[in-house]
Amino acid sequence: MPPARQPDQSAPRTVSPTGVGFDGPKDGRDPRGQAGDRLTTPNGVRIPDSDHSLKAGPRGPVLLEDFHLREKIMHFDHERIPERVVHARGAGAHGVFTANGKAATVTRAAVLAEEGLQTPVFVRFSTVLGSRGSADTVRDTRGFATKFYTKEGTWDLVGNNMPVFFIQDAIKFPDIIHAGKPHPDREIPQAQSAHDTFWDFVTLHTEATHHTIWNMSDRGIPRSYRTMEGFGVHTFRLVNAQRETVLVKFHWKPKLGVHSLVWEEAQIAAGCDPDFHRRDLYDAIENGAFPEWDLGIQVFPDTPEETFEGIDLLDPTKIVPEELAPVQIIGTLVLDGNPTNFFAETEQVAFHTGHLVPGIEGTNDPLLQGRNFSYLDTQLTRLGGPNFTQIPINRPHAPVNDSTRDGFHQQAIHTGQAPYTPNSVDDGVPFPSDWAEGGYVHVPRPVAGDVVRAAPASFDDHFSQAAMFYASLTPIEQQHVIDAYTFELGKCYEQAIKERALTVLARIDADLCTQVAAGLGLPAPEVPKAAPSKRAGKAKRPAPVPSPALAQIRPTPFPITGRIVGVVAGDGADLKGVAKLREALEAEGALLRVIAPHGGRISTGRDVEIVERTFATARSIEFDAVVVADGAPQDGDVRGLVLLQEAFRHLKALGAWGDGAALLAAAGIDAAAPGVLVGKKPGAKLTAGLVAALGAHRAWDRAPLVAASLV
Ligand code: HDE
Repeated sequence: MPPARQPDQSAPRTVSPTGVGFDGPKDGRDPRGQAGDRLTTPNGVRIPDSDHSLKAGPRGPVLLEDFHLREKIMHFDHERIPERVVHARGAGAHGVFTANGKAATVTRAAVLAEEGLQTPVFVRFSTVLGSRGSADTVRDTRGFATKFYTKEGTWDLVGNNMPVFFIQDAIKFPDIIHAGKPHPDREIPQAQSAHDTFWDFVTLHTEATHHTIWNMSDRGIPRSYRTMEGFGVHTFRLVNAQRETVLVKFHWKPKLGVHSLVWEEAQIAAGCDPDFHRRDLYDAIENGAFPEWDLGIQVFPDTPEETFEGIDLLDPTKIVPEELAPVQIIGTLVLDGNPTNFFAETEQVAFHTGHLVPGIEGTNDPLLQGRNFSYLDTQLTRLGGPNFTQIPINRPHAPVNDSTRDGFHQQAIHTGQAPYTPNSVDDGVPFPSDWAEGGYVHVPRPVAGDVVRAAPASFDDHFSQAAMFYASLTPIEQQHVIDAYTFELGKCYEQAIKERALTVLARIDADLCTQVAAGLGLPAPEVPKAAPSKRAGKAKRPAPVPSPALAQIRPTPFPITGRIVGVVAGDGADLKGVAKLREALEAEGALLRVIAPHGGRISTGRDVEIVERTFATARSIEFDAVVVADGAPQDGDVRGLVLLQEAFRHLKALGAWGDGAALLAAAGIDAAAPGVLVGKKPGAKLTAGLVAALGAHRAWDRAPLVAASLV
């Protein structure tokens, strides 16, 4: 008799760490995870001793029949999987996205359109160039990839913290990455763009100019993943219920504002705390300071030209200034859960630009089209076969009935006899769905043209938006860009590459070029008058129109949630004052960490404080502000002085009460300098001053003083 028909080929039955789709054992445990309290072999056999191999006598040879030794070592030998070919270093978090309903007019995708709908997400942030173990704070672009587990299937928005890319066509991706990765002979430098091959490529291949200047700006060294913007980069097409389309660009706007490290901080962190960003994200979530972003879209009419105000929407080296097309907020992302297991979640998560849901489509951006091939392809090597959507973190939260079968690491025991359509054997199941039934039906679009290896003429403009970006920055941010180019090019050995880089800078901004040239000790080249490409003709370069939205430094105060204030104290310090300050800062969402010369506890009379950082473990980079308590040790410990001096140099708020001011003076810090707050008591005035200073991120008006001083 044939087996009973079971046409429902549901998703594989193992637990998802995201908790959805689980229909396994009722105790909530993954049958392939850890169960029971007894140490066993992978086959579930209890074992008496996992510390000694089976031997012929205590001094004798190890026996081949020791299956436990063999299994334990075999599994360990194969624990590593290939790291991502790019974006290897990352950190992830769970969260939820809530749509506000404003996108309902432009898309049918419930995840974006349905007011109040909450969709679970997993986000992975990353650097691009470094290996898995490289430092977080290197100068680089950051990945910002979001997996939305929507009820209509999985949607991945695989973006970056910069809105443009180095190349306009995916076929150049191996070139830019080979140029940026360590030199193939010595495999140095790690996770850096400050080397010859990177600058060789980006100065020969000038479509990289715009992305490169973003990397050289403060965006290349974020303060935290929580303070980065995110961008979908490409233009996408949204389709509404009436099958009308618009073109859009996606933006993530951090509620905390966009903030960066200063370069020296980034360098110190790379040595003192290479996990700076990973730690920050984990700690913030652990402390309940959940990072939040608004998701916004810039909306453009879907015209046959696919341009907006003359800007080619298919060119991923171009942005549309927010002043021309405002970012309209359509929902909010909150990250409120840390991964339980880094490997299972952050390492095994597999994003793909082709993971789309009805209502969201790609465009003909040639970079996006290449990515649609690459992301699936790379998972075959990295995750070992085609069944990676069955790995718990990648499992859709929508029912899956896909007729794919078998393959390496198959987790499902599929039932039924007809994994094909159409069929009659399984009663025709699974059935296709048309548009009305929620099927992903591509919007019909005409396609025509000669088969050519070519790009449109508009793609030849490599400099105008780099110039716009530079012109949009505040003078302090511009200085950082000058410093970054001077540093990076100063690390190159080849004179010809430095000279070529200066010719590129000359096309962005004459002053930028002159200053970098001076730093390199080279003559500044002439600024070319005409556009560089034949197809662009002899058109004069118009003066860039700044886009103020591109500047990070703004007069508006930002929330201080999760910001950290270090308080230098010790035995005998005013610990009542410390407790009072902690309470006041925590009320604003900030955190206080007690720093003292030794670990354990410090006490003053009956007051006791737990020491959270010692002079041996604290470094200024961890703190957004440093305050010296009345009664803190004044013994001239150089580590305490360096802590204060670095914070001063990095334009952080500094404060002191009582005789704490003497320690600031011993560090050579002028109490009258901007962002230095000195009072008699840790009262409302000091707290309000600190909150305001943290909200401004840094005491920017201290910059000229720092530039002129030796502290
Ligand atoms: Fe990626 N990229 N990329 N990329 N990318 C990968 O996919 C690729 C590009 C981005 O946290 C890889 O699963 C090509 C732009 C992020 O897991 C790989 C091209 C943008 C991540 C790949 C690009 C990105 C990746 C490596 C040129 C911003 C990390 C591992 C056409 C919009 C995702 C993997 C994570 C990862 C290919 C360009 C963002 C090899 C061919 C533009 C955030 O498939």
